Amino acid sequence: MNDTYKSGFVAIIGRPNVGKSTLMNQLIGQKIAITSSKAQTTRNRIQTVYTSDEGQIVFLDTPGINRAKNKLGEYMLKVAEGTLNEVDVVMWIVEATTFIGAGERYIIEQLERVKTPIIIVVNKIDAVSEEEVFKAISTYKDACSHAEIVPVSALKGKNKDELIKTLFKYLPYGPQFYDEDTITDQPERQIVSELIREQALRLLDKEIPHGIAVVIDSMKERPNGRLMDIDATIICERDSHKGIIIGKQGAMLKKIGSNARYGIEQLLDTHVNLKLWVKVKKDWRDTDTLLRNYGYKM
Ligand code: GDP
Ligand code: K
Ligand code: MG
Repeated sequence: MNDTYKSGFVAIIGRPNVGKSTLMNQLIGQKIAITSSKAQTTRNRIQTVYTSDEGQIVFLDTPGINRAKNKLGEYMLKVAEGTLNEVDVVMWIVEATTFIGAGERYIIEQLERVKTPIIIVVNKIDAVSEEEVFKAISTYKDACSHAEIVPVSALKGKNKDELIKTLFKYLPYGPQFYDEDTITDQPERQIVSELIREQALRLLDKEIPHGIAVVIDSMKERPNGRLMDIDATIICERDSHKGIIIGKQGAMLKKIGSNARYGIEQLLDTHVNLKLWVKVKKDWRDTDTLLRNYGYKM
């Protein structure tokens, strides 16, 4: 380490589905945040760490900023807003369009209230023409003149180096906070539960997923060190949901389990024996105690 080393915290914000988690995974080079085409996939703040000779960037993947509809929504909003003032840089991810809707206006309002430098990342440039990218950039320049703008494709990794360079430009000189092997401070259990929830989100109809949580009941390595036994419970809100999650002769639950197992095995680098259960807890999203039990710090 030398006196030109930089380090700091970067909040990733943006509407659901703009590609925040995909971008973070791309920057880190590993899958930590789960991604799906459904909104509210990311509930908790996830810290990931990028380390190079130049410095270290700690990314906070925040839940999407949108108006709260219930206790869980309120909690997510609080986490997202609190983050903006704590960090060195705010990275706002938007899609490469010229449409600035109420959601974007709401975020611009939030950003005007903080002094933190802002980088607007115009994502998904692989999905539109060059001209549309150009138009999107000038739209955002007009709407948020104090921000720096970087177009990228999180999916294809396009302009990733440019983005890292821009981030370092705004980071202060500082020490290396984490060991260079560290890529996340997420407890393993939480990532495992998120990987299971990700598959449930992908496979189930859209009415159910927001009403589910996944709890890891136990995670034990066999003495030979080559197999991990994991027991987990999917919590849902209704008896009818339980039936759907289990599926005909357990087919849906089996599918969720086998898809999730693949990702967990990659993460833990071991074979996994995953057992899933389903439990009904009515209105868990509106009860503080239940939310706490499922890992959402209030
Ligand atoms: P988040 O809700 O903001 O975290 O968004 P996700 O990272 O979960 O991504 C939402 C959807 O957009 C997923 O289907 C991604 O594959 C897709 N996506 C993300 N980045 C890109 C991109 O650069 N190009 C394209 N074409 N799709 C993307
Ligand atoms: K998403
Ligand atoms: Mg996400």
